[in-house]
Amino acid sequence: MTKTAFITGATSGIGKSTAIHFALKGINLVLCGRRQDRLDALQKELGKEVQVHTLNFDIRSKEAVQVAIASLPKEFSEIDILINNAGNAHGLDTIQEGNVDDWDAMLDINVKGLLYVSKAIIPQMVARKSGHIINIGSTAGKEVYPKGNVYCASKHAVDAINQGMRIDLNGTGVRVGAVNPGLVETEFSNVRFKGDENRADDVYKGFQPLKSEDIADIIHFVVTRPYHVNIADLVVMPTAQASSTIVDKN
Ligand code: NDP
Ligand code: 8X3
Repeated sequence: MTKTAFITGATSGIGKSTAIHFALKGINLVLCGRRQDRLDALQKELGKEVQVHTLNFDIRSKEAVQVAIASLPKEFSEIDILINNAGNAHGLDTIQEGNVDDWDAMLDINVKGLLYVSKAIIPQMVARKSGHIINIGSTAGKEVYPKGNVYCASKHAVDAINQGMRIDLNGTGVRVGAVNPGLVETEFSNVRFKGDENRADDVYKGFQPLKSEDIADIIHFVVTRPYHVNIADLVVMPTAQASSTIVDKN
């Protein structure tokens, strides 16, 4: 039976690559983000392969999340796969120099936004005794690096929420797991450095970072395991990376 995946942060990077990968594998899509032009372009392109519905909302607003998900047409309302992916780092500063608006953004988007979407979708999965939730964490959720303070805190929270979801949903038929990437070259660093492209490019210089397609391929692998198999927590780094601070750059 054709499945439906709901992907947050589908307009760029890991979410967009996952949308493309899923479409090529015949999975219907609900694609979310704030940039309507990008959502329209994806709908046009991927609509040739599968059924695609787009939702434009800011994940920070619980009202907007509820209204958007309640508006889903019947044919998209039964979500089989939820990819909790929307998120970013904002800034890279010591705790004493950090910007509180950046802190708000990271906690509101990466943590509370993920919770709002999950809250709106999990009940129908439980009612149908079926569903698969993939939370996109990070190596930043497994360790803390200099100036990463609040971003790392937000991803440690995703790690805890992933574990909590799996515990609470045990026995309901809903599978829960996290995919935690290391350095992936996307718009992530452009957002972190507020459009400073040179600074963003420098992050990925001198080694081969992961591509968003690598993560999409892994996510697809995770969601296509037999029902008795749940990949609970997966960490993936570029070969050149050993930890957040140890990267073999030439
Ligand atoms: P991108 O910047 O390329 O993509 C981020 C996505 O999140 C965009 O589609 C953006 O859509 C969406 N988003 C951001 N803010 C909001 C918001 N307020 N409301 C709704 N959607 C929002 O980054 P990545 O693809 O790299 O990041 C995706 C996830 O992967 C994040 O959770 C990130 O923390 C995680 N990650 C990234 C790594 C990396 O090295 N790149 C490594 C480990 C984890 P729009 O702007 O249209 O709203
Ligand atoms: C993104 C990876 O190391 O830039 O989560 O925090 S890192």
